[in-house]
Amino acid sequence: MPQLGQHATKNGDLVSVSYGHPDTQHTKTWDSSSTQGCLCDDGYHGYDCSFRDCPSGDDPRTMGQHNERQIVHCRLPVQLSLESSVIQQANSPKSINFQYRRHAIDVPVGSSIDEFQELFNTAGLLKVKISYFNLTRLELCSEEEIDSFLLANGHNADTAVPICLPQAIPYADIGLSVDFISDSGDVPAIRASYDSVVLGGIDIYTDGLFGSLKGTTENEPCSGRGICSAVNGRCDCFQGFRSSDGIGGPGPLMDCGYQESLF
Ligand SMILES: [Ca+2]
Ligand SMILES: [Ca+2]
Repeated sequence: MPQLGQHATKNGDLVSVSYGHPDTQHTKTWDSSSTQGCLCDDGYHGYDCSFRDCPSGDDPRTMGQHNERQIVHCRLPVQLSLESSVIQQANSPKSINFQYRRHAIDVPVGSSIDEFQELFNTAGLLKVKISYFNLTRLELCSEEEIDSFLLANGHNADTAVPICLPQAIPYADIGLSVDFISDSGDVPAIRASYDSVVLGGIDIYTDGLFGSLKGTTENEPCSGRGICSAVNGRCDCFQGFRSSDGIGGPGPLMDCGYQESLF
């Protein structure tokens, strides 16, 4: 039990716990070595890990909900021009280590917003949509706003802007919104580790802070609209429901989260 406690999770995040009373030496708890269990691989559950997990997602019959939105605000340590920051970051070998639940990816400091999204979506962590976000108005930036931002700083609209911008105005209030697609419900915060010499800081806002949104969608096996087969981990969707894209449309997730139209 003490060993299993080190792998305990809450909503997918590790929460290492001690078995036994916290004020005593838990290894001496009388049954610490007499009770044993299995630590299942991802995708399996049950006392002997013989059951397969099915895809889970939002129930398409309950409306007026939204998936999680987290806000990432990455800042350079000194007041650089946008142009010099682009050059500096392009030449930097440093990476930011982003962690989500029990997974992690390294994102090069000079990555553009498109590269950042591609890294997330191909690393197997989760599917997300990443957009520019104005931290003063607390809303997504329009394409015109980003284009005029680039032009005002001597770039054309095709410039790949790095995800980490100088701290100085007018860059200071531009962050990134991370809209979760594959993971529904209230999910834990993304975390970031970085070299503080290279970066001034990364703030990640969740659950209502600075325009972030706590996920209110369901996260049910087969989206609550199918029967899960624990033998093979596949959903047998009820009539009128089929595989979704995670945001209510048809897609590849095999989760019964798409409701077919009646006409
Ligand atoms: Ca729903
Ligand atoms: Ca959350």
